[in-house]
Amino acid sequence: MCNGESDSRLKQIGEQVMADKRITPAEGVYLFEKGSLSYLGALANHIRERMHGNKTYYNRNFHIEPTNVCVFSCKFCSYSRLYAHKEEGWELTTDQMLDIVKKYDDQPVTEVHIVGGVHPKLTLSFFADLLRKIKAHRPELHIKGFTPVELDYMFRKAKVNAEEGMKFLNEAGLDSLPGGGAEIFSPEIREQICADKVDADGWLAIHRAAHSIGMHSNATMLYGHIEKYEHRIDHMERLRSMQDETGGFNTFIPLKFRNKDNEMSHIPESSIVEDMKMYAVARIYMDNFPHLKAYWPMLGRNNAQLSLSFGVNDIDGTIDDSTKIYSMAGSEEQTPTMTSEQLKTLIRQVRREPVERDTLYNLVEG
Ligand code: V47
Ligand code: SF4
Repeated sequence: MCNGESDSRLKQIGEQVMADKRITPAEGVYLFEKGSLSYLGALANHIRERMHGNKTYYNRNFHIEPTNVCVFSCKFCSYSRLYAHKEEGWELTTDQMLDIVKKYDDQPVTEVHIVGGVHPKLTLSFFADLLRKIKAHRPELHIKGFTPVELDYMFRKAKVNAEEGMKFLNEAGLDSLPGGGAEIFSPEIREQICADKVDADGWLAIHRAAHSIGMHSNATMLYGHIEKYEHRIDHMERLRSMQDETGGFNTFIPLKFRNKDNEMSHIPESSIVEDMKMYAVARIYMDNFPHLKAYWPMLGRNNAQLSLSFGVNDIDGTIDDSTKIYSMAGSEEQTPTMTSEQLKTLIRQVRREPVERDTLYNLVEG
């Protein structure tokens, strides 16, 4: 329960939100600390319905994970194998990845999502060649690939800057960037959970370079571990400020920390109430992000349905069971696959309207 003073501050923040006014970082922290689930949910749902009505987007996509060998050692990662133990991991050849693409030849997928570990032998030219070959095989397939963690490493090895590197990959066929690698930007947390990979400024610089040549991208935040509310707000504030400048982000995706088989396994996972509050505050705070996505393989189907009342308007794609990054970390869905009919049913069950989109949120006529 809130005392009188807290109530009045909550009420005043709520009035601002209802009047479509931006909230400050301090107000964001206050919402996390004092807002009840029902209050935050009502505000977030109001914004969601103002922006999208009942529309709930999904897409038809598949994932390629080129390797789980990684030179980095993020403490939350259950998926990677250090380069020193590379015989325990996997590394796909270009032909193996093209075979995955060909598997979908007769299916109406619109996107391939390519993200993996950082393998020192998989260079900028290796990936440019892969992109060209995928486009030669299926030109209309949207390629969303590579986090700034992978890109920063390959650009540095190839001695190109972010602008040059992004232009080169875009010309080779890369269409947009996924949101991964962001984790928590604040150095005091980042240094404890993923000290050795690209920092906040490097992550943002690569997305800025992509936006400057007209590419779009997503942004994630890994929450529910050792960070505090102020770190979540700091993370969202950096993204919101950059979005004011570039307008290139499509979607914000909060990712719940899962604790199976990693160096942070001793940290308990966040509760479902905390997860729904996270979505709600994200919807309220990120007023210039058009979309808020719940990644259903991670949350599970029921919780993904619930999130549609807490600001979420997108539940990602059909996927298939080739994605391992979450199943290895203990996600709800060990073999995440849903047909578009199942996705539509899931959305309709909670009285929302399913809409198939492509990566850039153009409607796909069924
Ligand atoms: O950056 C790794 C996360 C991310 C764990 O843009 C974990 O459409 C929870 O960003 N618990 C990569 N999360 C995946 C990603 C993504 C996924 C789906 C769609 C899009 C998109 C992007 O996975 C990493 C990291 O934050 N992650 N380990 C874990 N134990
Ligand atoms: Fe490597 Fe990514 Fe895992 Fe970090 S999260 S260890 S960068 S695969």
